[in-house]
Amino acid sequence: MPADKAPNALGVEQSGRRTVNSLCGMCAVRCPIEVEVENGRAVWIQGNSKDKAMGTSLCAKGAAGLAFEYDDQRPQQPLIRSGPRGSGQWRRASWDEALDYVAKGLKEVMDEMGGKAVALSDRGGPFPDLTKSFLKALGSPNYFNHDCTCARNVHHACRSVFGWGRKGFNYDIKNCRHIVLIGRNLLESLQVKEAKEFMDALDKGAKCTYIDVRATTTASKATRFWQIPPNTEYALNLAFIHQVLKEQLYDTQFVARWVSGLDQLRALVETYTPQWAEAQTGVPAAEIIAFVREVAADAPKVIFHPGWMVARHHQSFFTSRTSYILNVLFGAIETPGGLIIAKTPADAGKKGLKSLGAGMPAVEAPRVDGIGSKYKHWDAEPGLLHLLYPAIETGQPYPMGAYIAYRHDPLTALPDPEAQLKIFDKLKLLVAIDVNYSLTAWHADVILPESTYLERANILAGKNGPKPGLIMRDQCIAPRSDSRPAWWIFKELAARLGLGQYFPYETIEDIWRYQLEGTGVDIETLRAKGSVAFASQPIMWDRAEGLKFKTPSGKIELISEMLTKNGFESLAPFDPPPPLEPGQFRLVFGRPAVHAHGQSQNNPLLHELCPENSLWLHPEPAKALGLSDGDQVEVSSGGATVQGRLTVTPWIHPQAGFMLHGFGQSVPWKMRSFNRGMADQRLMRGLLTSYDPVGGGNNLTECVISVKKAG
Ligand SMILES: Nc1nc2c(c(=O)[nH]1)N[C@H]1C(S)=C(S)[C@@H](COP(=O)(O)OP(=O)(O)OC[C@H]3O[C@@H](n4cnc5c(=O)[nH]c(N)nc54)[C@H](O)[C@@H]3O)O[C@H]1N2
Ligand SMILES: Nc1nc2c(c(=O)[nH]1)N[C@H]1C(S)=C(S)[C@@H](COP(=O)(O)OP(=O)(O)OC[C@H]3O[C@@H](n4cnc5c(=O)[nH]c(N)nc54)[C@H](O)[C@@H]3O)O[C@H]1N2
Ligand code: SF4
Ligand SMILES: [Mo]
Repeated sequence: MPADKAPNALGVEQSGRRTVNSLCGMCAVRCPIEVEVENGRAVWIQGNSKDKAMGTSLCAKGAAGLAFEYDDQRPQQPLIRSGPRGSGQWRRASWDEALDYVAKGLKEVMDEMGGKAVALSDRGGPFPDLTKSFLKALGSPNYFNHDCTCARNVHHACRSVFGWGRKGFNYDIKNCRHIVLIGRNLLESLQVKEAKEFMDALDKGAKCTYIDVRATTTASKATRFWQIPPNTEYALNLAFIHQVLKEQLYDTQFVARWVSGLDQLRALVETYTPQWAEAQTGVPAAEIIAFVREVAADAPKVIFHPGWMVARHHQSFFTSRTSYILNVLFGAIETPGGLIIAKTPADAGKKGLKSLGAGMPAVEAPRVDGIGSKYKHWDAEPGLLHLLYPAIETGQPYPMGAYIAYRHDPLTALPDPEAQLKIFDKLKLLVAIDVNYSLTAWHADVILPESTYLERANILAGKNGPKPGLIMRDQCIAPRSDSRPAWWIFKELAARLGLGQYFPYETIEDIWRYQLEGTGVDIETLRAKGSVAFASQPIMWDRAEGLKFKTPSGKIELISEMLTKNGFESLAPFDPPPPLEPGQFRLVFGRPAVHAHGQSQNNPLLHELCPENSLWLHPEPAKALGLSDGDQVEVSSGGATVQGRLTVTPWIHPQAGFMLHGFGQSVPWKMRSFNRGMADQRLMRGLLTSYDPVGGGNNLTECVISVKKAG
């Protein structure tokens, strides 16, 4: 069918008022929502009231969904570049033209280098079956997600202890009595349900110990706040474990039944006393001891949050790993108020969704990042995107020719955009599929505008948890501009590459029906609530005999067989961060409650709430540098310089300089956010290829900055 004639309108009546159950798309959390639609226009969004934990709540970003939808500073139709990459010269194209252009580029690359020379990265989440299946049809193993700059260290830490990744647990915050957060800013870097449960737990008397290099909103709600030097939190975890073992405060029964490696753990932490940790972190030894005893009194209803992003340095894998170990020692596994193992449809006796790629031939080629072949200690599924760059640059282990960034902005999300751009020069084809003019889109050959989350439906997704189930993003309104849903874009590209047989669908319902085969669930049931649960009660396994861990030994491995086999330590000695020169700071970043990464700064409402970032410094070093609150400053690192405003506050450790991520945007068509504030990723020179050798994540917090008054 000619692309421009494709049915993209809604198959339902456009007049009158109706409510659609769907999923928010203003960040990657995807809270369940209800959208009120009146005469074809979305007029109100709220949390899905049928979901008890969610209620009608939304965060500020979710509530700014209408402002996003009805803003025109976003791509309105496909664009093909008409000047050099990044020059900002574009010509408008029809969908037929743009898809033909992309398919021709892909075909040339595939003819010359094979299907494996096509890479795609997306923002992960519950829908990657579409993108993975698209690559599978092409014969490429090179699917990546964003996670090398997000939670990969946590994920790999979890695998090394339990055999499954970080999503294999849910945190039962609402029943928890003591929540320990290390750099997990739960009330600003938020998920609505989790933040609400956290506040409810505090209301019911739960304690929270919050550990960060700066005070956040979460710190303001905590019972205890420790402001520690950057990249030292692993030292605290080692001392906690030391004290737990020394005072025999652990759950001896649980540990004896399920855990291996306790003796080695004991030997490693022997010298890591609270006094030693005080010297590393400034937290008084007596407070550490009191804290450990307090937590023990509340065990097993305690959670040591292993972090989401966590501080990102070459030992942060071990921070997360030791947080998981502390949960294990306190017996907080598969118990109310602790970490609950996420159950799958199979655990509920049901069949999960059928993969779109089920009927496609398996991909033979090894991954270009070496994961699964050269690197066996990492999860091969999404790979590590930072390892794609050296492959593009060197052509080793094989050449790469095309890269599709779908719902992902690597030039903002990975360090050192200048280095990335030089490497992108080697690509024959760079495509961005986005709803915004991301920085990557701006430098791409083609921008394909996806319909927004309100204008499209997605493939269905599974959601594992105490009650495993399915979730649906349904289309609420017809697209306002010449955009298309992703399922249609990938299907049309496949068809142009002669692979149409793998995507034999005309509508999203065709896809849904295929996915739902054998699940016992139908589309209408899903539509009625926006989700379906496969169990009426939380499924809990018997902690005495019924636990099943996926490690090689079937036990919780304090010393990981998999890591040992691959030549890595399971518990490394603490390696203190290298000393700083006077006037230097470790760059620390994070997010505000009102923005999502680099994608929302141009939103009319959110821009008004938070138009730019500033650099936070502690009063002592600021004074030594002759700097005052409100000054314009130059922040430099490795030859890169950004300019912005200074905030002087005691609520940051003197060794750290903090800024919100996502600002300092350089795409001129985003007129509100253009040139406002500072881009932290630009300062991360040289960090594109610096990563934790065990966890695999980029060492984003190993950037050292210097600061002076702007000239
Ligand atoms: N320096 C620094 N780097 C970081 C971070 C940091 O704090 N500092 N944070 C890290 C973290 S935790 C993460 S998760 C990553 C996030 O990095 P990314 O995943 O790149 O960021 P997002 O803003 O989530 O979205 C990526 C792109 O998806 C687009 N998008 C949004 N909705 C849609 C949609 O419905 N369809 C399509 N096609 N596109 C859409 C957005 O416009 C944006 O361009 O960044 C990481 N990198
Ligand atoms: N509003 C909003 N919410 C979001 C997102 C968003 O973009 N916007 N993104 C979502 C995503 S993808 C993610 S990954 C999560 C991230 O969730 P978090 O990991 O909680 O978020 P961050 O804001 O990156 O970092 C939290 C804190 O870590 C601190 N920190 C940095 N270095 C150190 C250190 O060395 N030691 C200690 N102890 N603390 C340190 C920072 O000061 C910051 O306050 O948020 C999610 N929720
Ligand atoms: S946290 Fe906010 S922006 Fe993110 S999905 Fe939920 S409501 Fe939407
Ligand atoms: Mo993230």
